Amino acid sequence: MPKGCGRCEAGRLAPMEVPAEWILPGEAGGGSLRERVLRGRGLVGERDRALFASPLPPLSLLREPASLPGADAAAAALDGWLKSGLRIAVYGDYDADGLCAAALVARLLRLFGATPRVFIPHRMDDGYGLHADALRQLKAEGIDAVITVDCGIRSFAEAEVAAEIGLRLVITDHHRVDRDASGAVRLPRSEAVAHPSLGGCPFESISGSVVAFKVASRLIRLRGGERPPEVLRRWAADVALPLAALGLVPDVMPLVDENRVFVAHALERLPNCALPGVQALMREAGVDLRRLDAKTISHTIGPRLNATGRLDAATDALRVLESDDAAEVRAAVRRIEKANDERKRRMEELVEIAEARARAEGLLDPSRVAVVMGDPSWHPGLLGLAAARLLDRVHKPVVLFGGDDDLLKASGRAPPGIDLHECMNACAALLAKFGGHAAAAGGSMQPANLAAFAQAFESAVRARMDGPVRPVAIRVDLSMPAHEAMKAIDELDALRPFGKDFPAPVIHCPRLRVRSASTFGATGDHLKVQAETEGAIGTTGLLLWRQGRRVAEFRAGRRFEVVGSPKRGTNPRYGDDFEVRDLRFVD
Ligand SMILES: [Mn+2]
Repeated sequence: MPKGCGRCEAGRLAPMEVPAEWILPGEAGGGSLRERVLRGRGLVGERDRALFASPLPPLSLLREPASLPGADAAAAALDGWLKSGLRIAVYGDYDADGLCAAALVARLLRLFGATPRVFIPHRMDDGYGLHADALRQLKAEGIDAVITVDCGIRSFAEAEVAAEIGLRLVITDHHRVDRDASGAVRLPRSEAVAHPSLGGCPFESISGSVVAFKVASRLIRLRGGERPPEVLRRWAADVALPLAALGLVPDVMPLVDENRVFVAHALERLPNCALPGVQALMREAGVDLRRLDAKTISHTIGPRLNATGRLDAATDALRVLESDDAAEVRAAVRRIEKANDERKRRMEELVEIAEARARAEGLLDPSRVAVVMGDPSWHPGLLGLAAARLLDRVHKPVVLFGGDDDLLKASGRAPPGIDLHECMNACAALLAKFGGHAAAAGGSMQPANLAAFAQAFESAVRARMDGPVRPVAIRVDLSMPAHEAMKAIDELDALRPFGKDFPAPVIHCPRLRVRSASTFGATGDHLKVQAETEGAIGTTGLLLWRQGRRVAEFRAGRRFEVVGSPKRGTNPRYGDDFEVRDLRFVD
């Protein structure tokens, strides 16, 4: 498939209807299971050893905030604005990352006595990023200066408008920078730009919220001196750090390097953090505060923060992150919970419709390398989620168009190894606007261009592949009998938090034999298999999510092998199970 190593889908549950290639571990070597996992993943340097030695690596492993290019310049500009009493607006984004970054900067400015205006564009009415109209509106409201978070790095024309109307501008962002023909970075006109890709940043895969955290840290240092007073230090730990983590996980940043430190410490602090809205949101969603992990952020908090901005204005999610008023955040949380239910229902509907259409149009055929579809009735706020879900099922880049405005809105997702941003760039002539990252991107287009775009995008993807479509690869960390894998749960669990680019260890269990199999779940969707390992006593419970319809294949005595991960059961009465990602019968 694509160039590079990126064929690994280790973080994802590979549906078993797509044949997967297993990349088994090489020479086992010595050391503990944990050491073998880390060695197999190439995490062997001194820094990585320290980062992965415990589920709570020390805060000293955060990268120095000043090493973010432009962090000091942005902090200095903000300091100047505060000193001259300028009226400041924080210009963010409607997704979890942009909202967390906006709340972080707004809370910090308030700490320094300012009363910032937070502007979050409306997904449908405005769309992502800086808009000249919004800047003019802010100016008319009496705003003197704007700091962007999670947007603006390619807003050349809008930055010129800001200059023309006398609006001062600082840009902080992490989206792909624009480069000229010689490869040099082009920056919009502004007082300062903080961005990880401007050269010299020791770790570039950071979110908009982490960029904001670093600018905030530098501003605290600038205004607080070498030893910031206790209140600022506590603020950084109890407010800024959780906000940074709540942005980076839903933005699907890799859980390695300093991102691991942010997330681990946020998980430690969330139950008692100084964000009443987040506390209320977790309570309303029924989160068990004793069992917080990165999934709590990616599957529970993140989707709820994103929910309101998908269907309407993101006001409630911003309130949850920004307000300290208990009654206000409670009301906002209740509305968010409703919006999230609605979002879930409509998204599932859209995924079913889109998948059926992709199948009918032959896009799931192995000869096709991409899925591009559009329909004005598809809600623009749900396209990204639906594309992500489809990608999970079809394992090729997916770009969906929707919305009944003059321009169709687009959102796409691509598997590791295919650079979606590059592929869209290759079709830029057909798009009105686009931007994003290697794995996720969005844009807009004239409806009449849809067919031409589908064709151009298919060629762009094909040009970036080094051969025919190959199966999904699952990188296996360890090979051992199932009952031994079950005994290793605690040791392997100590490597958490798990997430993007650092998944839970994947184990290959050979020589299994079916003892019994049964379905479970309201409609028998899921499958549980009791299996014994040849030559060992006792059985291991295997869970196969969404595989209930295959129950008849698991006749007693059939021999098979699996790859997957042992999981601590949520209910101690039922014990632990091995979660199967892929399976092969060997008879
Ligand atoms: Mn972002």
